[in-house]
Amino acid sequence: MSTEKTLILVKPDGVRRGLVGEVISRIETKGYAIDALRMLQADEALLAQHYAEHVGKPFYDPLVEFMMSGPIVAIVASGNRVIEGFRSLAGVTDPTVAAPGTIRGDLARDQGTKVIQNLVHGSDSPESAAREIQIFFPSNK
Ligand code: IDP
Ligand code: MG
Repeated sequence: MSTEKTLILVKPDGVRRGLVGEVISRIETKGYAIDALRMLQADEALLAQHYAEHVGKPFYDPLVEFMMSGPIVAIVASGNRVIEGFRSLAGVTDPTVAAPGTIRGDLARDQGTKVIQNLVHGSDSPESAAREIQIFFPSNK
């Protein structure tokens, strides 16, 4: 069985706040490998693909606007059960209730905005990971 991979994003709030290194450090100190990494400015077409499951939801437009508000960092990390493992490192979606010790629980809070700003994205299943890695790293198989 080949090692599992996941797609992680440091969102614009994380880049603005200088937390790229902190996020990478948590991935690496947990023991996962960084396989690929790039900084980019997302556009609407890319985000419509990435967030396809959320198109039409009330927070979709604010989400896209937020995700285009500055550069993001896309990371492919690997290791056994890394999909579940990074979701655990990230904490739940709402940073107010994300557990202390997690990225969102330690480093983010409610900003009173229409979209929840929570520093990171992590794929939620092997199918999502394969799809999302292809979006951000089209040459990676
Ligand atoms: P996840 O990032 O924890 O997997 P998803 O449900 O996939 O959460 O939502 C994608 C992103 O959309 C979240 O990380 C957050 O930034 C934003 N979001 C999700 N649900 C809400 C909501 O109910 N209100 C505002 N923003 C939301
Ligand atoms: Mg999600």
